[in-house]
Amino acid sequence: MGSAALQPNWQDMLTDDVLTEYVTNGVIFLPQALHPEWLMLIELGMIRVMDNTAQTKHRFFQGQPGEFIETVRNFDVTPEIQRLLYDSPIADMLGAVIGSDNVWLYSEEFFIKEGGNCARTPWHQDMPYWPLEGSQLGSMWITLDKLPKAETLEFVRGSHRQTRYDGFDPGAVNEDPTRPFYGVDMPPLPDIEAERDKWDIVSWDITPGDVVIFHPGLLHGGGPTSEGRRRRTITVRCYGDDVVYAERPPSRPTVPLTPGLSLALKPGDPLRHPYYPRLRPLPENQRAI
Ligand SMILES: O=C(O)CCC(=O)C(=O)O
Repeated sequence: MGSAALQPNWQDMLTDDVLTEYVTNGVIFLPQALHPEWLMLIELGMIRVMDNTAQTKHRFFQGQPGEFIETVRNFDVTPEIQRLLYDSPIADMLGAVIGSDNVWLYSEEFFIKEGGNCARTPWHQDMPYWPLEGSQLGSMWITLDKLPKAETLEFVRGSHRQTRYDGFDPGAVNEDPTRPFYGVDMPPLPDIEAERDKWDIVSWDITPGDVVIFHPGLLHGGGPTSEGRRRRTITVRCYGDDVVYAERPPSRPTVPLTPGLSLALKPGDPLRHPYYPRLRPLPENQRAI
């Protein structure tokens, strides 16, 4: 039997109930939705990115025992990530969940917690860091390692429909994981970790092949890792037709950096720019000939 016969049938997983759950809760868990071949491609891409000294590696909790690595927008220089995003069903799944036949890549981002005892990724929403607004938004969180739910990505159910908080300042996580990123226009993040029982927190045990799709307006935070645990993940962030360019406070750059974007687009323009490649329909130059 060829490996094609083993391809998970993700279409059957996206029932009306599951799609409604995404709208209501802002997050869905899809068990065994990705074939191991795609996980292999992610691992090869991650190895290339880690070896690529030209790609910036951000170190959260730098120099502390809990240090871990984050690196964003590796698509342009990483053939494995390009093949993954053009050829795998990831963009199809995200398109189906957000209800858009056209799917653009906003960015992809690795979070690499190696060696055990890595710190939490602080609670935050992604939207404040992104220069866009709209409703057709979805991110897929994929991990290469088997993880208990306390060490995966955690979410506050339904929070994408509530307050939009400021981001946290990645450079200040050692002192205060809620310190505002922009410091204007948005309320500071609450200290969710200090009062976990006040929030409707959800997460899942993960076996490689499982994926979580979440709305970037949802409050989420990454669990710490226990002794000896590896946790190598990629998040793929996509959007659909109704997403438009929006300004963020000029006090800080957005994530990832997109110099020139604000000169090319005005607020309210459809978010179309070479920074954001279209994944679906598959561009002509990515088709087999
Ligand atoms: O995996 C993590 O710990 C953090 C992931 C995250 O914050 C994201 O994908 O937006």
